[in-house]
Amino acid sequence: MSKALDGVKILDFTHVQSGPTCTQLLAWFGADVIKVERAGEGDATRGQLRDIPGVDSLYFTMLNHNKRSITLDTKKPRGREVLDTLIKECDVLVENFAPGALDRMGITWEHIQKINPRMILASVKGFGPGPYEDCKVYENVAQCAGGSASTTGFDDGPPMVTGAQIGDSGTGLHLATGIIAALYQRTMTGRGQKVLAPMQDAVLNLCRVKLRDQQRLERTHTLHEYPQYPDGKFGDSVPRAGNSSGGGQPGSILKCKGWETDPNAYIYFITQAAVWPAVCKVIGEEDWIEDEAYKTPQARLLHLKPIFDRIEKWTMTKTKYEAMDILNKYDIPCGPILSMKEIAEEPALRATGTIVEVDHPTRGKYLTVGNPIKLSDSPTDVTRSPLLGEHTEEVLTQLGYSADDIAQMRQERVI
Ligand code: CAO
Repeated sequence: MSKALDGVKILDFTHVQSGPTCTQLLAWFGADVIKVERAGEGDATRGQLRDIPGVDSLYFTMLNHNKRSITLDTKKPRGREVLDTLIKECDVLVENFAPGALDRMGITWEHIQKINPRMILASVKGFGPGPYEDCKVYENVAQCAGGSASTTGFDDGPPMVTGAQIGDSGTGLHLATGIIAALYQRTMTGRGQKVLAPMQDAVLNLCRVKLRDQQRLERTHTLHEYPQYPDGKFGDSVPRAGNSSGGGQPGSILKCKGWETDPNAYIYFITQAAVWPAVCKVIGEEDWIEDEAYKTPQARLLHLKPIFDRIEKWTMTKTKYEAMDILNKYDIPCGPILSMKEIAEEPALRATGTIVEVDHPTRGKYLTVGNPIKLSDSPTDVTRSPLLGEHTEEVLTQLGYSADDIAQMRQERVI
């Protein structure tokens, strides 16, 4: 079966996490992704967080499936010449170097346009234009600068970063969206363009509900859905809301049977207005259905703490799975807190290809997350990440270089 991005060639000049997330997704949609790595070293993540000496780390393998790898020293004249050939041949150049690095290599936007006006130049940077545009940025910096850390955690604790890599992988997804839009626009204009996804902006986009709440707070000086209401105090910026949903349907994380010994024996429970009578029945508080203090969503906002305390008394009598089974019968929205161990073993995620087992020549079998986006006419087959420079000869030959050229480049340590 054909793939959505068949025929699209990506010059993948990315490293670490944000850029590789983007190009891996494009590869899963069928693009030919050629990852250009520094000769001898490669992407720094090949050697980071290693669990097997001398073998590409899971950090690297899990972000670089379905790609080809070539090594190239782009600071040597011959390497620059090969890079120019790749720019002429490819549709998109994706990069996430520190600000200015590409220009310092001589790969300016003007240069790219001169040799391939159809090329799309897609970049991740930590910040967009402004006071921090020259800064190097990693995941947690983006979470802090994008509004996530100040709004995550508990009111009486410090700002918190989250385990979800919203700064890196989140920005990679934004960049991929921009690239696909630019490819589509190019079918009509015939021209490439620059695509920029700053990490701060991507995190802020994912935190937009908190900017919504900032403006509500400024207008009304309170947020009725937050745990600070009705007894606590609000300052002048959106506070951390713990595990409260903070949205239109109040929710919270509640203990389940076994919580004393199992750190994940919890359930997320949402008291959606439509199923409030069912919630009351399940927990044995039928009187609350008609009680004025609990009858309307507005009234309940004054009593969220005692309401969730009472629901938790019920959830603590059930395992998270038993609670799920009962609550689902009543369409009460809820979700178990699943550990990574439980997720890795979940048969449904294996069946859909979201958790995939991959075989690697030096690592052996390992688990990875497959393509979470399912296209009915463009299925994803996850193939292992390339070894460093595995496809150098293959790609250079396709680009028209002879065996002698390749041998000479190897001797000069260009590849
Ligand atoms: N041949 C020769 N040189 C190469 C090369 C190649 N194939 N590939 C890269 N280089 C060079 C670059 O030209 C650059 O050289 P100069 O500094 O002399 O211009 C150098 O390698 C290092 O690039 P870098 O500054 O991007 O790398 P770093 O490890 O110092 O910084 C990071 C890493 C992530 C902080 C920085 O790249 C960055 O801020 N990127 C943008 C934001 C981003 O994507 N962050 C998320 C990373 S994922 O957690």
